[in-house]
Amino acid sequence: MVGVRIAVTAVLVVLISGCGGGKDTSTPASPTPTSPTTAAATVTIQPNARTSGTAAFVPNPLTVSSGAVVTWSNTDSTTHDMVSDTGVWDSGRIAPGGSFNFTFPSKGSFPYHCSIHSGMVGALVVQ
Ligand SMILES: [Cu+2]
Repeated sequence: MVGVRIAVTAVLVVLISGCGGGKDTSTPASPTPTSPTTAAATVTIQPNARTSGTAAFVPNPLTVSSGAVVTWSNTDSTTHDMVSDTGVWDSGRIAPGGSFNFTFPSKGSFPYHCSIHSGMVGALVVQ
């Protein structure tokens, strides 16, 4: 009986340590979704944006799902802002290297512009 008990204990120890090892080497969670809309997205303000018109913002237009958080990242060497044409948001001035984010809770089309440089225009579509 003693011998059997030791054997069972040994098996349990192997199983428990085996589970622990399995967790350490588990594969990453879910793969990246390939749907056309996203829950979070970034718009990059391009270098020389003030003379780039609609190409100042990439992607433009950007399509996201409702509830998405959109971040604008200023990779230009000039300060810009992102102002909704319909008053939904106003980023204020975003310095070079800075960023701004806004959550879009409802569906619709949201044109915006840079109030500093009149040619810079973009659009967001929330589906
Ligand atoms: Cu600008």
